[in-house]
Amino acid sequence: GPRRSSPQLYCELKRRTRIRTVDGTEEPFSGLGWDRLVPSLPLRTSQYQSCAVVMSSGAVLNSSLGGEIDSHDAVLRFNAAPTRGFERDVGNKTTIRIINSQIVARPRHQFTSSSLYQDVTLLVWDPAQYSANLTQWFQKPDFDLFSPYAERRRLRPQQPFYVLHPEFIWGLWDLIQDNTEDPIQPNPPSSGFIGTLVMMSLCDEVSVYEFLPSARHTDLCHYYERHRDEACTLGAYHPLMYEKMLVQRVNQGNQDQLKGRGKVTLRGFRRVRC
Ligand code: NCC
Repeated sequence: GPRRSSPQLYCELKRRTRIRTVDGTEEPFSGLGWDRLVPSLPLRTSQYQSCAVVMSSGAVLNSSLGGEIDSHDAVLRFNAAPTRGFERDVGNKTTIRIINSQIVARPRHQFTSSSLYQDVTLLVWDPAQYSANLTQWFQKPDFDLFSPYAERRRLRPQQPFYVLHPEFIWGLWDLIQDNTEDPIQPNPPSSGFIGTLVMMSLCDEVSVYEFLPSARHTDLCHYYERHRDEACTLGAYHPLMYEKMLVQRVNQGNQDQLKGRGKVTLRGFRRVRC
């Protein structure tokens, strides 16, 4: 697509990002009573002033950003990324956690018992095929998220827990493709990109940490594991490079903040006037 300037790109992102969760009104979910299973209150947009999005990147180690991260009104983290033992670098406040379907489906993540997934708002997603309808997705998800979701809703009805709608996920993919010269692979965007756009919808200002790599960049995949693979930062399955180039184009912060802190500053959609 054509290369848009930053203000135009902000308008495009704002116009095309409509958070959508499975609300139980569509088949097959309506037939399964999901309209009563999902939280009665939808996820509310524009509810925070300042927000932090903390990527799980190894480069956040030795950043000493914990205090700065926790000073935001809301903090978003991903998948199994812990805070315990890493407070100095990543803080300890978690408001929302975005998890992929592996977290709820794979026993090793201990979704039911782990404290990582309690006392926070949870958003889960699963990569349906681009053209699949909800019934096809329900029959063949990447990882079965549907039964653990239903079980958790019954067990903890007070916890705000939503399933992101595949149309929202693929709408973000379309957004990346339409603003990228190359044809990108038809795989869904990473949790990090999904979370960044979710927070632009929920917050007036968003600080994103270690998505665009700082001077600490490393092949260490996650700050909480020893595993090394530079594909974690550069992308393999997810169109991560293109996600990062798009975020770079809307960064309002300066190079010092990026190199020193791995920090990108984004305007929330409420503050974007088109
Ligand atoms: O690794 P993951 O993501 O949990 O990281 C969350 C987000 O942080 C950004 N990131 C991470 C590491 C790094 N070195 N640089 C980064 O920029 C990315 O934006 C990433 O999305 C996912 O997107 O859900 C992902 O999940 C893992 C894995 O499933 C979970 O951690 C649970 O164990 C995927 N890895 C595998 O499936 C092996 C990963 O591809 C994407």
